[in-house]
Amino acid sequence: MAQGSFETSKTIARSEDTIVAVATPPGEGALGVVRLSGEEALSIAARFLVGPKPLSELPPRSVSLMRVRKGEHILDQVMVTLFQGPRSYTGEDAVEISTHGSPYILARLLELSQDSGARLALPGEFTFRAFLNGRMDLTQAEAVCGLIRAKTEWAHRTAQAHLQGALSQRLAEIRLHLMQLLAQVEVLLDHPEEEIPSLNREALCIQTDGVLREVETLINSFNVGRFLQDGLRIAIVGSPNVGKSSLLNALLGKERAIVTEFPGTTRDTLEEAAHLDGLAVIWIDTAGIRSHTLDPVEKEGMERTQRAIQSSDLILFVLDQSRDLQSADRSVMEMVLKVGKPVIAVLNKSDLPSMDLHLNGAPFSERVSVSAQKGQGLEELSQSIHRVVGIPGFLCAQEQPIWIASARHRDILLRVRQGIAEAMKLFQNSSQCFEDLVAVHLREALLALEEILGGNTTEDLLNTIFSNFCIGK
Ligand SMILES: Nc1nc2c(ncn2[C@@H]2O[C@H](COP(=O)(O)OP(=O)(O)O)[C@@H](O)[C@H]2O)c(=O)[nH]1
Ligand SMILES: [Mg+2]
Repeated sequence: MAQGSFETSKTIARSEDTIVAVATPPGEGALGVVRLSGEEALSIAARFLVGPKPLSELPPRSVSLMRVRKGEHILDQVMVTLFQGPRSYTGEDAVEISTHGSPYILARLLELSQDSGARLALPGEFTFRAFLNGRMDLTQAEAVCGLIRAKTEWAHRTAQAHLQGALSQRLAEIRLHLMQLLAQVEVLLDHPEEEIPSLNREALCIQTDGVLREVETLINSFNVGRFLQDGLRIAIVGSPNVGKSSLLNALLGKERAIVTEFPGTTRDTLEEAAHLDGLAVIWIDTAGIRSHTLDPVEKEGMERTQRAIQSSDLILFVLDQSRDLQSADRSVMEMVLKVGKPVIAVLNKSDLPSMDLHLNGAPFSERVSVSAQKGQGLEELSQSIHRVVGIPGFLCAQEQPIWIASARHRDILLRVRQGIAEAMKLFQNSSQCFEDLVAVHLREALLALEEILGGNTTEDLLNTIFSNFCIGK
C-alpha cells in the first residue's frame, strides 16, 4: 500500500469517485479486507469477482463465497459482502471483500480495482462520506476514530457512547432550547410597538439561565472526560527510602524500578504506563528529594522530580509511617502542597508498627495507608485516586453521564457559553428593548454549536479531523 502519498494530501476529495482501500492493518494476517464504496462499486468489483451468481444478483448484507480472477489466474477465494446505498457505512453502494491476509493478494486486489476505475481512498474518506451523506454527524465521526484508538475501558466507553449519538443528542437538546429562546425573542422583535410585560422578560431570563447551565455542565465535564479518555499522569514523590519505587512496582505488578535499602537508589525519573481499574495512568517514579546534596547526578535527578511534579495531574506523596516525620519529609511536603495540584498522602510500610506522624491539619486531598511490600491498601489507593480527580461523583451526578473529552468541543462550547452569557446580561441589566442584540448573541451561540455537530464547518477543520483517521476507515 502506498500509504505515504496520502498522508500529505491536504484536500479531501468531494468527487463522486468510487474509492478503494485495504481496511485491515498492514502486514500478514489471517484475513485481509478490501472495501470499495461509490456509485461504481458493484460494477467495478464485478469485473474481477466470479461466482455461481453475478455480483449484482447477490442479496445485500449477506456473505457469499466468490473468487478473484486476475487474467487467466485465480488470485484467491474470498467472502464478499454487498451493501446497497443508503444502507451502508458510507451511505453509498459498497463492497467488502475478505481475502486471505496476504499483503501480495491485497496489493493485487487494489490494482484490479484501480484498473477497473476505482481510486485509492484518502485517510478517513469512508467516514467522511458517511458524514457527507448524513449517516453520522461530526461528533459521531470523531468517535469512530476514538473507538479505534481506545486503549482503556473508559476511552472505549466514551467513544462508544458518542458513536451511539449520546453527545449529539445532548447537543441537539441544547440547540432546541436555544432555538426556542431565539424564536420568542424574535416575536418581540417583530412587534416592537407592544410593551414587553416584565413577566415575559423574567421568564426569558430563567430560560436563558437554564440553557447556560446545560452548556456549563458539558464544559465542566471536560476535566473528568479528559481523564477518562486520555488518562492521568501521577507522580510518586517523597523523601529517600520511603518506598516510592516499591509502590510503583506494586502498582504495576512487576519489578520495574530498582528497590534497595540504600537511600538515593532512584536517581532518574521513570515513567511507566499501566491501567488502574479501567483508567489509563502514566506513573512517574521520582528520585527522592533531599534538602542538601552535592552529588551532581542526584541534583539533576531532583530537578527532574520537579519537572515530573509540574507535568502531573495528581501527586502521591509517600511517607514511611514506621518512622517519625523527618526534615526531608517536611520540605517535600511543603513543596508538593505548593504546586496547587491534588496531593494524596500515601502512608507506606503499614506492615510495620506505625508512628503517629502528626499530619493533622495538613491539606492533603486524602490520605491512604498502604504496604507497598505486602501489596496491602492498593485498592483503597485506587479508589482514592478516582475520588480525588472527581470520577465517581461525576458519574453519579447525572442519570446518563455524558462528557466531552475533546479540546475542540470544549473551545466551541466556551464560545456558545459566551453568546448565551451576553444575552443573559442584556436581559438582566436593561429595562430597554435590546431584543435585537439579544438575538444576535443567541444566533452566534447557535452558529458555534453547529460547528460541533458539523453543520457549520470549514474545509480546513474537516481535513484536520479526517486526516487523523487511518486509511480504509
Ligand atoms: N516493611 C516494609 N518495607 C518497605 C515497604 N516499602 C518499601 N520498603 C523497603 O524500604 C526500602 C526503600 O524502598 P524503595 O522502594 O527503594 O524506596 P524509595 O527510595 O522511596 O524508592 C527498601 O528496603 C524496601 O524494601 C513496605 O511497605 N514495608
Ligand atoms: Mg526509588
